[in-house]
Amino acid sequence: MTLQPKLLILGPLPAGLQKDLSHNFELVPLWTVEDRASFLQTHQGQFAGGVTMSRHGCQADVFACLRGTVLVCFGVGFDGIDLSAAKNNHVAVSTTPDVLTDCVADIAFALMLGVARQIVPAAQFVQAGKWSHGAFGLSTRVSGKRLGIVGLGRIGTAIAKRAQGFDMAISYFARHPVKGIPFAFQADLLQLAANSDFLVIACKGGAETRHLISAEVLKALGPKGFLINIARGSVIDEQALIQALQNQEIAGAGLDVLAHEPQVPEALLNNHRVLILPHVAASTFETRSAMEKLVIDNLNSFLNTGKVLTPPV
Ligand code: 8YV
Repeated sequence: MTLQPKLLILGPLPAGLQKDLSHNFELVPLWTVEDRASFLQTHQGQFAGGVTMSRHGCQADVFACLRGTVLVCFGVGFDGIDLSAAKNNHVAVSTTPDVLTDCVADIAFALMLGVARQIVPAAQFVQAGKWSHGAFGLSTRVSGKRLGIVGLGRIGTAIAKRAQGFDMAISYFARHPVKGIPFAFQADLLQLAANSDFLVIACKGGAETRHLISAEVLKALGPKGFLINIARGSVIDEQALIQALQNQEIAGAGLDVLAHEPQVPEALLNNHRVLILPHVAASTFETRSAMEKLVIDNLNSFLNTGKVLTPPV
């Protein structure tokens, strides 16, 4: 019997990916080992590579163990991956961009429509048998409104494209203006918020964007403005958001991600002006299987050519 090459697995993976990988590799789960530090030290040089998910990330101690190999990540977000440790240890890193863009952009609109049009409370109203006793209240229009997008990368651009179909006036905040697009660049985030009915967060997570959405930004968004987040919970100062909602300083929030998910602050529950999803923007059958395929393609590409197909950018 030939021994299969070993892959270090940083946390539980989707079942399909786990099964596919196990056809050709021996999978070694890092999260079940008792003494992580000595395990990583004694197993240095024994792995063909590592596999993680955005939510598990990858720290410097793992990169030292994986020196000279590859880390493939299921997910596009690399805020939890220590890229400088990867570089220092000559570990190639890949993520899964593009294949999840459309589904994430779709959910941004689901959240916008959901929270502004009160979709969940309206459905609950019907389910509770209240319709026959009277009409449901009014909600807020989405079409034709002003959309501010924070971060105009792949996902931000896909959101903007959808917004064109909703006849929205589209502005964006980014590090640099993007050339050749019909959307208005706004260099000042407070100005963007002040001029938006919907402020959608679509930027990277990590130290650079931590608490970018501050109490001041929420104040600027104002009592008729909705905040939508499909990026990372860390981008919003969650305490400031809770305060802003309690003080009616903003109209509502639609969130697919939270600062300490899966923990949900009590203050954000049971509030009809808040719609929270359990980080499902990319979780469709189609997108998940495309992500799984891209993880395996990246791994094979590295093993055959020494290069991954989709490094983090
Ligand atoms: C992933 C995500 O499904 O890709 C990302 O960065 O946040 C999600 O869309 C999830 O993170 C997989 O770990």
